[in-house]
Formats: sequence, structure tokens, C-alpha cells
Amino acid sequence: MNTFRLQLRFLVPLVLTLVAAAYLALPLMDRLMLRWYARDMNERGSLVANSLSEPVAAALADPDGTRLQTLLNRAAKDDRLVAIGLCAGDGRLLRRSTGFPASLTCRKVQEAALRAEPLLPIEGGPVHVDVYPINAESGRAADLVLLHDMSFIENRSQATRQYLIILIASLGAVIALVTIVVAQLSWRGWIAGARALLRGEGLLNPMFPPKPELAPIAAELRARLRELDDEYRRGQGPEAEWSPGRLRTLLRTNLRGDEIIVVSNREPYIHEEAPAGITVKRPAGGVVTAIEPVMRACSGTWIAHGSGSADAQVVDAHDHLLAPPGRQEYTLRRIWLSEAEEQGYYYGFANEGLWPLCHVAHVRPVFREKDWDAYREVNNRFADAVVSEARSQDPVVLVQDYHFALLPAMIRARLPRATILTFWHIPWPNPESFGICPWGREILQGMLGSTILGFHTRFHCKNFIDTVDRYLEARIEHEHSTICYRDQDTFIESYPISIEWPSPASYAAWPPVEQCRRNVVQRLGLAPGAKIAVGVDRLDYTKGILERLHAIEHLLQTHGEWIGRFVFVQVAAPSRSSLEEYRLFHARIRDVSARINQRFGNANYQPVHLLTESHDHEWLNELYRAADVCLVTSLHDGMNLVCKEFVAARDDERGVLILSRFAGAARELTEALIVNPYHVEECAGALQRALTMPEAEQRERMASLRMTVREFNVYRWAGRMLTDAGRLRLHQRIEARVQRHQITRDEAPLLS
Ligand code: ADQ
Repeated sequence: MNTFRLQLRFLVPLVLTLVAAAYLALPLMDRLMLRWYARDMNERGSLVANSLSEPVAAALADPDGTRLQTLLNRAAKDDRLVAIGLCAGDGRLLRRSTGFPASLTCRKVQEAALRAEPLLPIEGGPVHVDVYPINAESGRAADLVLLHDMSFIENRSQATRQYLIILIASLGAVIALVTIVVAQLSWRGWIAGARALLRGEGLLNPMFPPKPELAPIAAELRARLRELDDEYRRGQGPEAEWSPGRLRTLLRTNLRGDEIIVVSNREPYIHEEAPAGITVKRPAGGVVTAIEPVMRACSGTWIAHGSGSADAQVVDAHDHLLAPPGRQEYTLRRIWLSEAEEQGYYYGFANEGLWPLCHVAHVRPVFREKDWDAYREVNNRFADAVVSEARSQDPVVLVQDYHFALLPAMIRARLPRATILTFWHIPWPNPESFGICPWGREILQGMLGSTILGFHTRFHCKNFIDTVDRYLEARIEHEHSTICYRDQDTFIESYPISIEWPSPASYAAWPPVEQCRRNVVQRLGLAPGAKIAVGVDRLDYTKGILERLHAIEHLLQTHGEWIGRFVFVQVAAPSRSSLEEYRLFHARIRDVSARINQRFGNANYQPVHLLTESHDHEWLNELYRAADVCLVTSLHDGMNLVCKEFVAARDDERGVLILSRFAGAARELTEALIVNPYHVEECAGALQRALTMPEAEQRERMASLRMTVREFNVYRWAGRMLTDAGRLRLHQRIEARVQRHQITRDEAPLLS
């Protein structure tokens, strides 16, 4: 039935076209034929006239008109002639053959002959008139009038018309038949092709593309499948999600329960003296955020600088403490540093030297010899602590960050079989920038004590390899990303760090987004309908807070409609405030915020809310959930965890992330609005786009971002590093066994 309908769709226009063609062609044909026959008649008329001219001229001279009459009657017997007449010069009809109408005068004939279509209506149908002069010796003797029969033209034209109609009809029938056959065949082919598409043929395998006529449908289907797949994957989460359980299993299998020791400068919990007794705080900072979940999963020992005023009061005789408070999942070993040590190692060499050196954020690194000495000394003390904490000769030691560049080689010297995983949480500069460090060679040598050296991105790995290539005599195996220096192999790899993805229980416990919004609006005294943008950082010049404020100022200046309807909440945890650079930076941020508030605010409205405080995770989470936009505009950042925390907080799939292209996270979170923080107008443009982004687009982007962060979580970061460590340890054990066998074999003849 469907096929029939489909064919009708072809046939009806076809029939209509043919009818129209016939309608136009037939009158055209009639006119054409008339013209052909008229020409034919003229030629025939000339012939007849020529042949009659002489005998008629002779017969005219004969006073007995019988001869002339006979001549005309005989000539008029021609099939195509109706009659012949002879007109005198004065218009009299001299003679006429049988059949020449009596009523027809020579005048009427002459007049008709002058017309374009020389036709005369007579009884029995119209005749074609031709007039030819008959010349005698004395001049023009008479005019010969030929009346041609037209009826045969009508007969022929009717016959032709019939043939033409039959031809058009047959042609139509043939075309219709061919159309039906072709339509049937294509329909079947199309149905077969569509069925094949639905079976997945030509859809999923690029080696077998679909038929060209089905390509648009295949593209549609592919897009729809991808959407469904996305939706399904979003719902399902990653195939084998990295979780604390999986990490523990990995530690049991790949590392067979080997001992894990973490070394970092910052401790995960700080005990402070307060009027009401001892309080415990969690410091702001990415390293702690990242390592804590790993430690909880593997119950190891975490060695860190005890920086809190009450830290010493809560440890045991071995400076140990179980953490997290109340949960006691791993051991925290505190190292005490004198003020001079802290000043030289932490504030001096690490934060005034290495931090600006690696970030290239246009703040000059400061290198002092006494800071370097303190740095070396403190690294040494941590190396001693690792040795004293190690219960075996081959622990897995996770060295964290730029505070401990010398530690890997120091541990290697004391525990040669240890597996040392060093993770550099900040960027690594190019060889030229690194070259200004007076102790560059020592730093590289220290780091190459590691078994594995991790950075956030491939780009930083490459910079490190290039730096070693430039400043040390080392063998570099680019294919295996390995550096061999003084018989020690170091595997250089990128391990993008992340956050712990919230559990379903955490999500269930969070207040709804609307509630979070109401709380934030109330707490900060904002207008209820205001659009809220947030920034959450340590107060550090690398985070691009100043550039962010400039972009906000530009937005309010160019889009006045946001004044009164937009607020920016910057939460900046004070950091390294004993350094002048940081104090100046803090003052600058305060001034620029005040300037913007003065310029665009009033007694009831402040566009910028600068909160220079540290807050707990719940507080920050509420802010992330209340925000319409999160601004991460680092001038250079190893990774940046704030953007990932924002994404994890948005289970409503709303909110827009603006992310600096100079943050390592930009390599993964490509659905964010990626900006160059140095370009004020571009950032303001992105802000405008974020504030006006339709909800559907927000959802698309956020859903995709959430999928990435969920899959590439912190357990994956640790899991991948520990898997690589397990692989290298296995390799080492096999090598050691092979060597032992060889020694036994070599020694056997001596023994016997
Ligand atoms: P950081 O430079 O400290 O980390 P980041 O990755 O952004 O930077 O982490 C900051 C952490 O501190 C986040 O967990 C955030 O929630 C928290 N935080 C920020 N402001 C806070 C505040 N006011 N109150 C409380 N908490 C706050 C370094 C590198 C980064 C790298 C991490 C991890 O510089 O590039 O991502 O290590 O490797």
C-alpha cells in the first residue's frame, strides 16, 4: 500500500506533465503543418501555373472558348485542386473550371491572395488561393486563379494529432513503467540499506561506509547514538571507576601490601591553640586535598612539617598521631623545624626561589645561599625521618612537591632499594628559564634519585627532559620516557591530579542548590536575583586574581546592565603572608576590589566581596553550589583543583566554569570557557557569555565536565602512579633474581 502511494507520487506529476506537453505541442504542430503545406501548395501552384501559362495564353487567343474551358477543366482534375479560374485585367471572371464557386468574384480572389494566409471560405470548406499572371506577347493577358484543396491538410493534421497523442501516451506509459520498476528496485534497496544501518552495518565501522544515498541518515543516526551513549555513560559513570576500594586492592595485589610513606611539607591537619582549647584545622592547598584520600585508602605513614602552635601537644613520644581526627586511618609523623629553618627552606628557597622560577608569572625568583643551605639541611632531615619510619628496606616513598627536590637522591643513598615516586605539583619551566637557578644541577640530580617522577601534563614532562638534556650528562630514552643518570633510571610520566569524587551519600547529604543559594545570598547580604560569580584560591600572585578583577571591572564598564545585578565573591585564603611579595599582592587585591566597589557600588550594593579567609570544605561547597559562574584564571598552574571541586559540586548540572588556558586542568576540562587571563577583554567577554548562557548549554557542558572529573579522579591519579611503581618493582625483583642465579651459577664451579 505504501509502495503504491509512493509510486502514485511519481505517476501523478508524470501524467500531468505529459498532458501539459500535449496541450502545448498540438496547436504548435497544427500551425507548423499548415505552414509546411502552404509552402508546398505554393510550389505546386507555381508548377501548375508554369505548365498552364503557355497553353492558356494560346487558348485565350482562340475566340472559341471551348479549348480554354477544356484546358481548365482538365487541369482542375488534380487531387489537390478544387477549381481553376481565369480573371481578366479589369477584374472580370473570364473562365472558370467546374467546381469554381459562381459567387466568387475576381476581386475577392485578389484580396485573399494578398493576405498572409490566403484562405477563402467556400462551400465544402476553406480553400487556399494562388494567383499567377498569364503573359502573352502583348503583355499580361490574364490572371490564373488556383483554388487549392485544404481538406487534406485537416485530414492529415488530425491523423498526425492522433499519432502524437498515441506517441505521448505510449511514452508516458513506458516512463511510468520504468519509474515503477526503478522505484520498486530503489525502494527495496533503500529498505535493505536502512535495515543494514539499523543492524549497525556502515554505521560503526569506518571501513564500511554506508551507501551514499543513506549517508545523511547514517550521520543522523550516528549523532543520535552518540547522544544516547553520552546520556547512558553520564548515568552509569566510568566503566571501572577508581575508588578507595580499588586503590586498596591495587596496593594488596600490585604492591602486595608494601609499606607506603608520604612526605610533604604541609600537614593534613594543624592543631592550634585557641582560648577554648586546642582546635584542629585543615589547611587550604591542593597537595593536601589530593593526598589525603590516598592515605586514607592505604593506611600508610605521612611525614610532614608540624606547623601548628599546638601540634607538639597532641603527638606521642615518636612525634606520631593518628589521622584524620576521630577516624584514625593513617599515621601522621610530624617534623619540627626551627624558625630559621622554616624561613630559609620554606619561605626562602622554595617559595621565593623555586615557586616563581617554575611558574614564570613575571615575579623575579630570589636565590640566597643561606636559603639553599637551609633547604638542603631540611631535605636531609626529612630523609632521616623516612629512614626511621621505614619498616623495610624497600618502602614505596611518595615525595610531594618542590619543597623536596633533593630528597629523592638522599633517600636513594640511604635506602637504595626503595621505590621513590616524586610528584612535582607545580609546572616545570623551559630550560632557559630554569637556567637562572644557581643550584640547578643539584636540583636535577636530587630529583633523578626518583624511580618515577610525575608531573601533571606531558608538556611539563617534556620541559623537564629538555632541562636535563641541557644541563646534565644523562642518557635520555625518549621512547620510554626514561632518563638514565649515574646508573639510575627515572621514569618521567604525566599523572594529572584530581579530587575525590563525592560519594552518593555525600550528594544526598548536601542541601539543595536553591537552599545553598539562599544561604549565600543571606550571609553576604546580596540581592536575591543577583548573578553570582565565585573565585576560590590561596592568595597567590599565580592565581590571576588581579586579572580576574580587571575583567570584572571591564564587564561592568561595558555592560552597565549588570550593575546591581551581578556580584563576584572572591574567597582568598591568606598564604605565605610573611613574604613581602604576598603582602604587597594582598594589598593590591584589596585596593582594586575597593576601587571597583567605589566605582560601581552604592550603600546597598557591592559588586566585589573579598573574603580573605580560609574556610572548610562544606562552606566552599555551598558557595560552589550557589554560584552561576566559577572563575579560575591562573597565570600558570600545575593543575588547579578548584575548578574540579566546582564541577563536582554541581550535581544540578548548572553553572559555567571559566578556566585559564595556563592551568593544567585546561587540557582535560575542554568544555569550560577557556580564556587567556592576560587578555582582559577576552575574560570579560567570557564572563558575559557565561552570565547569559542558556540552561541547555550549561547542562551539556557541565554534564561532560562532570563525566571527566568523575572518571579522572584522585584515586586514578594515585592508582596509575602506584601501578607503575608496582610494575617497576616487579621488574627490579626479576632482575635481582636473575642476577642472583647468575652469581650462583658463576660461583658453582669454584665451590665444587
Ligand atoms: P595550589 O596552588 O594550592 O596547589 P589548587 O590546586 O587550586 O592550588 O588547590 C587549592 C586547594 O585549596 C583546593 O582544594 C581549594 O579548595 C583549597 N582552597 C583554596 N582557597 C581556599 C580557602 N579560601 N579556604 C579553604 N580552602 C581553600 C598546588 C598546585 C596546583 C595543583 C595542586 C595539586 O599549585 O596546580 O593543582 O597543587 O597538585
